[in-house]
Amino acid sequence: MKIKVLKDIFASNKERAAEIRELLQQNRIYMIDIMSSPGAGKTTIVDKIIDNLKNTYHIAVIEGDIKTTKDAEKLSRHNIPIVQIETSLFRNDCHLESSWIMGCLQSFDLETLDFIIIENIGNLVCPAEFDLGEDERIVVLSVTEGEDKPLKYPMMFNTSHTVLLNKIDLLPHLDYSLPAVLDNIARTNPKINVFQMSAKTGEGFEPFLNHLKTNIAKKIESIL
Ligand SMILES: Nc1nc2c(ncn2[C@@H]2O[C@H](COP(=O)(O)OP(=O)(O)O)[C@@H](O)[C@H]2O)c(=O)[nH]1
Ligand SMILES: [Mg+2]
Repeated sequence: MKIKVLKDIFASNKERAAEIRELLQQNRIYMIDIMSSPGAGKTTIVDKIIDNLKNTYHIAVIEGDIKTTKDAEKLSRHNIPIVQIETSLFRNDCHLESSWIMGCLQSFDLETLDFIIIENIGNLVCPAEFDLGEDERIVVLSVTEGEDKPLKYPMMFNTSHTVLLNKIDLLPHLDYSLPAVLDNIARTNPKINVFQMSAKTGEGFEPFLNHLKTNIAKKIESIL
């Protein structure tokens, strides 16, 4: 009897991610996946992105958490389509998978959307392993987490396109070296885009918004 060995546990996730990419391309929707450890500022950043872009683009949000709908509730004031994935209702997973994202996409009216934001579950490990079919993977690193995290969690930084170095308003209160964290980021992934910002004060947010606007516009204008 031939024993079957599952060679790639991520194979079905990758297949579904490829289907998502095709679906997003057909509808010319730009999708970002925002990841970080808990409390780095993901929801605050998502809220600020929506505030700034909702008059220009049709936006929808997918919120990932293990428990509660708190983040979706915070964003509900924007009156845009939001789906909350609560993983405690099925497997308590510490990451999102592409089949669940596909389920969310099927609940949106894709023809009307330009931009989808995924807030992944707070964790610098597992979300790095799952391709969600997104156009851009963004990791938020707050300055309160220390300079060494890119070296300790290299997969998160290797698989991301962009780092948002958040909470720079707190720098005067911390013993923190910006050159050291920038060097650790560059050593882990020399190609990654870096934006320094405070989602609280708005300092440094504009260049990131311009980056998003450029990418959304490119996707909207892209040829099928
Ligand atoms: N000082 C400061 N606090 C921030 C900043 N961004 C987020 N926060 C605070 O950090 C905490 C966690 O933020 P949240 O957006 O919920 O993080 P999430 O768990 O990654 O979604 C909240 O109290 C925010 O107000 C920032 O740039 N500066
Ligand atoms: Mg959050």
